Amino acid sequence: MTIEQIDTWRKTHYTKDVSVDLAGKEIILGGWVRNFRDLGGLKFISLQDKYGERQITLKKGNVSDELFEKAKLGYQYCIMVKGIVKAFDKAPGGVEIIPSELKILNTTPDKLPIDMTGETISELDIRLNNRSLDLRSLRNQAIFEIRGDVLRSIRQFLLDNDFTEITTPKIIGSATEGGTELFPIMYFDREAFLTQSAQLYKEQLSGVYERVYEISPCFRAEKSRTKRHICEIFVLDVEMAFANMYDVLKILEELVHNVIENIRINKMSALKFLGMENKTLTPELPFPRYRYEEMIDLINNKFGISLEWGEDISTEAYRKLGEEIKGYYYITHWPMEIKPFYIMPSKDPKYSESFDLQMGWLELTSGGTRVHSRKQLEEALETKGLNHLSFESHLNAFDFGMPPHAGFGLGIARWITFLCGLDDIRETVMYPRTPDRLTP
Ligand code: AMO
Repeated sequence: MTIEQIDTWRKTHYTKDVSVDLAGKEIILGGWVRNFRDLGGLKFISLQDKYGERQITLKKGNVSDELFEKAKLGYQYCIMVKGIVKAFDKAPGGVEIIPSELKILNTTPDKLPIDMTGETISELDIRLNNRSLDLRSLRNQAIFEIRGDVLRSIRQFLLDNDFTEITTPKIIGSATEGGTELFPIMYFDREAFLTQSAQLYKEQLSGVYERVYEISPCFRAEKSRTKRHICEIFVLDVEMAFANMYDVLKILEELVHNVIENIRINKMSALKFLGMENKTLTPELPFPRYRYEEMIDLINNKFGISLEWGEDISTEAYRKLGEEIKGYYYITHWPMEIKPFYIMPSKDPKYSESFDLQMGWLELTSGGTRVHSRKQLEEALETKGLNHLSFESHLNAFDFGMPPHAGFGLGIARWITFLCGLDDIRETVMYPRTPDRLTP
């Protein structure tokens, strides 16, 4: 088969713009063959582009014999079509296109590695191995349209609330969270790390721009092979000066409410495609708040699981909590001993001014009030067994009038997994990184 050149052909429209308003007009579309049917004297091609699909109809006698013959296409062939728009209410968008010319710009093997017609969903690992092809599916279009709109409306909400977008380094000299789950890299002749979190920089910048946010990748070297863990995460980091945890709880729930309201307005057809139109509902405000110890009591007394005060909540216990408490809720006042050094202790220093935002059984966010006194931070580092000298460049910022501040980090992929009703977090990342996957 000869591969044709694009020459002077340019798309006049995307599929989404082709409606009955254009009936009788000549247009040029470009995209991929999602599906085709050959009924002898009648051929249908479903042409798909980044926004959706439209039907190309070829009836023997109505199009030239040469064109009818040429329209022997394979799945995902890259094509351009010139033709006239005709109303046809049974086809996508209520129109069909009667072609006058067709260009075949590229072909595919006879058998594709995954199903692209939408009739079945191929196994996730095989789809991820062929991700650039897989991402073209209508299902993935729906997922990533929702993801795009979530990011857009997070930004809009925060800008409307006086937050400044910041960008912080992803190559760092020492651990942010004080943990061990870091990826080391060579930085010329020194060891450096990929950042786990924008934590320290967003805190420093809250002492400059007061209300800041960043949406950026962070790297977690955890060998967790679960459906909710990935190694390269994308986090919404927010930090607010002249504020404490309670201000953050309020802004976060408003943000969640606002973002879901927006996707219901802007992306209802994508939600419908994923069967989520009656599930991803705008939540009521305020979100219920439970203290950590209330959760421990509930877990111990109701679920017959034995958790000691001071322990982190296990996955098994979270699963049970998710059956008991539907929707979004906060767990606040976690034991200080399981929280990082930068978290402010409560009046009773056994507890901390910290919280998690849960969606059923899934943790979406953690955050809290931060320590803003240098002396207290140095002591907290020592308590956690960390050397304050290796945090000197961070502590330095606390010498110059650091305001009281508080914030949170929200895992974007976890939230999208839930909003789209997916089973595996890897579905929400274009090219996921896990302990077993470094390509594509
Ligand atoms: P934390 O470590 O809880 O907090 O991370 C914030 C949120 O990021 C998501 N997340 C992950 N998602 C997928 N895979 C992972 N391996 C993974 N690890 C974390 C979760 C989590 O709630 N600096 C603090 C935030 C703060 O206090 O502002 C932090 O990083 O949804």
